[in-house]
Amino acid sequence: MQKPVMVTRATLPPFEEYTEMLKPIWESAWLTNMGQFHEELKEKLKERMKVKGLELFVNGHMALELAIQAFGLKGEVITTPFTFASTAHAIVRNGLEPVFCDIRPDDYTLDETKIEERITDRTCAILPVHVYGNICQVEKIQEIADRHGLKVIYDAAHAFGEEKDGIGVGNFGDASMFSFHATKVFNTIEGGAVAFRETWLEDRLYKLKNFGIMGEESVEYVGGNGKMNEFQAAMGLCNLRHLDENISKRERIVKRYRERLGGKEGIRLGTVDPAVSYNYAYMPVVLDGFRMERDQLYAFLKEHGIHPRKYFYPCVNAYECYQDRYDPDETPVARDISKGVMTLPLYPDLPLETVDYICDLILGTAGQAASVEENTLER
Ligand code: T4K
Repeated sequence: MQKPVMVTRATLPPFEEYTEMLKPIWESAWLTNMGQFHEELKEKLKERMKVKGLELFVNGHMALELAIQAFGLKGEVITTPFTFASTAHAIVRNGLEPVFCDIRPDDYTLDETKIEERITDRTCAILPVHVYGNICQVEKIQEIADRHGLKVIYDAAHAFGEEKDGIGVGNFGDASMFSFHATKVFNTIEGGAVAFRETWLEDRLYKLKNFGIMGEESVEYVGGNGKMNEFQAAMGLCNLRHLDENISKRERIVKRYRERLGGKEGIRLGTVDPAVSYNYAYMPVVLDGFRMERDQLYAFLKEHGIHPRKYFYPCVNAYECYQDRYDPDETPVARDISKGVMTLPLYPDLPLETVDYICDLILGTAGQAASVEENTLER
């Protein structure tokens, strides 16, 4: 029996490298509340991400919730329905109302040509998602925001380390949230960050993630507990050392998938922007007129030990918790893509033989893949 191949597998540093990092934590007994590793990781990430301001958080969702809170917004926020639950939940949990705008058919990010028709006198912000690491139409979105006096907060959960024309992705908009969850290109076990340009945000976010505490006898904001602990930061410092190598390995795998699946009838792979340096976070395929329905192929792959995921199906505006408030048919591009999408297994140590096996299964040439030895499927 082959070991199952999951959609991803957390990237870990060598065991000894991490355990070595634990010694100073034990010696100092300083486990959390902005310790030494927290501060070191923050500085290293600022440099790596080419951003002016950065605050670390316990996870990406908390980072997004507190980033939204930092701006003191009221009213409606225009966002995409083609995303993880976190994006819309962070808006709603701030007492704001998400307004869903459709996405572009080629890279699945917010369709900038449809934003303005969603703007009302209650709109306060736009919250686009760099979904799968596809960078949004940042210049056009900024133009719209400037014209209407709106904030732009990016959900950049998938876009860690990316650049567009040499500009770190965290420089776009008023703030950008990054996720460092175990399943991400760069992980701190759980974790996240908010990048920003305006210096006042540094103080605001720092306080918001620590209950709004100003000093021992003063609490200024109704904050939360969003602090990244030292064990997370230590994992981040270790993983950062191996990041470039891991991104190169991911690139190799994505290239193989694209070579094998590109141009095949009924399979859309999405566009590649030559101005972007990608992190190769996800490998989405959209089935459109393929010989099998998405759910059929999904089940077929699972029968063969391959476990892709339907990121992102259903669309957020079809969730039970938002039922009767939204109509998924109002965002038909997102609705149709979510019905055809599947993200294929991708992680640095995924063997190319396994990628070939997955492609053979998809293309119906799996008989020719029978020679793949059982133990090469998952290493
Ligand atoms: N915005 C967007 C656009 C996002 O995609 C996300 C998170 C967020 C915001 C919020 O950021 P965080 O608060 O999470 O930092 C996973 C991740 O948990 C989630 O971070 C991610 N997006 C989402 C797209 O995927 P699940 O529920 O699908 O994960 P799960 O547990 O099914 O894991 C998937 C596979 O990953 C497993 O089959 C095996 C592998 N895995 C998983 C874990 C937890 C590991 O190898 N090690 C692990 O520890 O949500």
